[in-house]
Amino acid sequence: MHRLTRLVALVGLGCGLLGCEKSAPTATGGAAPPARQVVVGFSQIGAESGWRAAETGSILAEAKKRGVELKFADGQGKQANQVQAIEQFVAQGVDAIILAPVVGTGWDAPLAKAKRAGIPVVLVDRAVETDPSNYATLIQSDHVEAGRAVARWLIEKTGGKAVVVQLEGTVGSGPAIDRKKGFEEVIATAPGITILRSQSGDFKKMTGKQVMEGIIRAEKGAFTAVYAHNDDMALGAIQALQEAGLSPGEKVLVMSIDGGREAFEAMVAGTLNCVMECNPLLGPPAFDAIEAIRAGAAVPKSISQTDRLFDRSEAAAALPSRAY
Ligand code: GYE
Repeated sequence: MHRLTRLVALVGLGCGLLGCEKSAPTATGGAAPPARQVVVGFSQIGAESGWRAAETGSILAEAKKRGVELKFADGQGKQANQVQAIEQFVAQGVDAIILAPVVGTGWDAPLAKAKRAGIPVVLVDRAVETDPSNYATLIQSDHVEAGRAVARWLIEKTGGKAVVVQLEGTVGSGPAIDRKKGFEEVIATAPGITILRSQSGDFKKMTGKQVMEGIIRAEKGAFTAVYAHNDDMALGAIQALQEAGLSPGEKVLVMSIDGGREAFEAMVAGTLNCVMECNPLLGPPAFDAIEAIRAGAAVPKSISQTDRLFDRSEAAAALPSRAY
């Protein structure tokens, strides 16, 4: 093998499937120019929850594994920062953008800008209201179905009698809207269940705890169940309930969505009653999609993750094999 040819072959191996542009042989039959590394911009919401940290870790690890250069932008929970990051990625001419959008509206202009520049956008974990041609695909769990599953569990567990406090996620975010919608749709079929209070805890542990403290003060012990839109708020609420002597898991049923290790530990400890999982390990499917788009293959507009609900009776057996 020619020394140069061998070098190109080695670079090709090192880059993996997605990591480098495929180098076409030159017209003269000589060696191709060195391949260029694929660059992907990732606009993340921030670090509001354990789930979010797991997703960030998965995307960073997968980029590394595939030899992709990842430009990471932390939006610190603000849409304006995310819009700015997308504009920067477009200006830099990245090959693709991964966007976890904090809220569901207000993305038309930056997404259209990426589209005009021919840069595919892969949405992860939250939907946006926009012309579907503005993005390539959306990879997420079925958040409406998650809300329904928790409601079905509650009806079955209580024989259809409960007074519920709902801790909602970030106002205007897709999962908060969907998890509320699915839950309330099924609860509406159970006349013996009422939703006493429904308030946002912004998907954060501390905020969830503070909101729960306020509700305990206002309502005393006038509720029998807490439905939190994510683990972090459930864990915060559990602390507030414990401090108020309201024995979470026993006197007050606690239900959440995400299914991180901490939630499984709380189920084993008896303070959390059930959890609907939501897989945050979106690095592999996100880069699979980018790879397919770059290869010119058809990619579905929506890629759904399959999740299941765990009752606390299953928690101890499931805990060792939880991947996040
Ligand atoms: O459930 C929550 C996080 O968008 C699905 O965001 C995600 C949600 C997740 O902060 O913990």
